[in-house]
Amino acid sequence: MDTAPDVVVIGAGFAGLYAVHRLRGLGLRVQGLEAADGVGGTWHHNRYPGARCDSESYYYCYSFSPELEQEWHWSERYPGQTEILSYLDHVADRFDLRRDFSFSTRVVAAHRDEDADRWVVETDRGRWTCRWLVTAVGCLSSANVPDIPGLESFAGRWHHTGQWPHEGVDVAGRRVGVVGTGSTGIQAIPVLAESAGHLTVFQRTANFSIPARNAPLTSEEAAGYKADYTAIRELQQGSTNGHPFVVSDVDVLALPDGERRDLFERAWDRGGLRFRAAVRDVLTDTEVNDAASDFIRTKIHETVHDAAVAEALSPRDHPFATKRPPIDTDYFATYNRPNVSLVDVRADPIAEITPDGVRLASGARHPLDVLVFATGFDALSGPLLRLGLRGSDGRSLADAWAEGATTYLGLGVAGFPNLFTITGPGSPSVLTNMPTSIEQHVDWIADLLAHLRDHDLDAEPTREAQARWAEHVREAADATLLPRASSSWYLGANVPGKPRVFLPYAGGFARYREICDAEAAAGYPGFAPRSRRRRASA
Ligand code: N01
Repeated sequence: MDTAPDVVVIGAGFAGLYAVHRLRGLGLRVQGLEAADGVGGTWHHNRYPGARCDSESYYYCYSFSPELEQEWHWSERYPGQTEILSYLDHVADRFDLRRDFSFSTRVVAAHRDEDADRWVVETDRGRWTCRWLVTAVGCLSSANVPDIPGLESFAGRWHHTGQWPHEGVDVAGRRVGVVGTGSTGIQAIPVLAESAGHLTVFQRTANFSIPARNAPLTSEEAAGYKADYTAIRELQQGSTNGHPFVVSDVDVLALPDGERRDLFERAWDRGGLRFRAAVRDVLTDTEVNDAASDFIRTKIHETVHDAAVAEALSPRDHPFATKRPPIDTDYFATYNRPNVSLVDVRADPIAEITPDGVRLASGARHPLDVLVFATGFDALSGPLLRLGLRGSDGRSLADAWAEGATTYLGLGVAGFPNLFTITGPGSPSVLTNMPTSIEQHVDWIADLLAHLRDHDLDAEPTREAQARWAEHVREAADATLLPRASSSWYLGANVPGKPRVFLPYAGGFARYREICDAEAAAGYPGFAPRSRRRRASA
């Protein structure tokens, strides 16, 4: 097969669907490629028990269509995996997006043909060429399964949460082990505990978690959000992280002890990511963060009956929210169940997987029927690296990123002309509400492609612009407490051998948007648009 779209978009999640819609609207011929057999991206693959979004449903959705906003009905404060997938299926149908996608089509490599001034995209179902290549492969789509000796010998079933079987996994009455206590493990553990015969949680790092306070959305609440969408979207656009919350202006350190405790209690009752919005400066002021961290540790001790287990669950090695803060439903209380035990694998690491379970370094054995890896992802750079991209002069992306992933604005990479990356490393992406960032990135890329088409130009980031942006991304992270979580996936520290570079842009969504707008208004100098014809004759 050799067809010639103007643009190939890789991925059919939130980003790929909107990119196809938006770019098609410019009159471009667009071809979407998706490895899975349907739309959904993250929400197609993450079907583990308890999978649910941490952003609230009324704003974890597209804003580009007011009609869509009004006609879709969310049933709960936080949407579950099946509901988000239904939403994305609805979007695909409503905007007739499937006709431009080839599903069950995995990109295995892509390279620049400089003579033809095109990208050549190789898949397991044929080859496409295109003038522009747009990646919409997500930030958390490359599963990180730890390399533990003996895994292949395990006689039970094991699964990574991000590759959960569509037919589900029967854990009823079984001995289940979960490795990992990040956002995913913290969502899955309470649900698995309800049906497992025994659940053993292998914890390496204790985590701060805030109660989600999920509940059905009442018809009054839903109608209120629908009536308020203009104001909600404005709040998101002016925010640090794409959530429509007004951040408190109260200085918690100035409050007497009782009032401070009341403020934290009210924030705890509000639940979810609103907790952070109630505590000003929590990511920039160590004393404020200490106060919030102490409060959460107190809550863990109040909830968990066994004091030793409560202490083992209390984070002491990183400030609150410097690792992505999970939100939960009954996570800490789950450790009061008689069928749940906690194993500290920092103190006694997993030595090997045996046919019948897990053996720790001390020799202790935990027999298991099912082993669940909630061990996260090779974040941000991983999904791009596995596309096998080669830019000008045949240089691979892996080679270009040998010292760490750098981009310009998270949207393009020097040496890779006419490649555009939605939520790439260096974008605010995972530090924000993803649909908000995705729409901004796609709109910005669409404007750039229209400019390139109208003026017959090519574009790629200059090395100077990319180096400046890398420095700014580092400074933005250093202005916060985020780098203090030295084992965080934000830094790439969760994947052995991955260079340590702070990957997302921590300077805030609104600031990022202004920087992007200024770049566009100035004629995209950081992308150095150049004439296609002059280039061909040169
Ligand atoms: O992954 P993680 P996640 N032995 O990397 C542990 C998003 N998300 O899938 O901290 C033992 O955060 C690891 O331990 P440590 C969200 O952005 C969103 O939970 O490295 N343990 C950690 O406890 C989130 O942040 C939603 O010491 C090992 C855990 O595994 C991101 O996805 C819902 C280990 C991994 O935690 C990733 O979350 C869920 C080993 N060899 C997730 N290797 C929404 O609501 C790793 N660990 C949208």
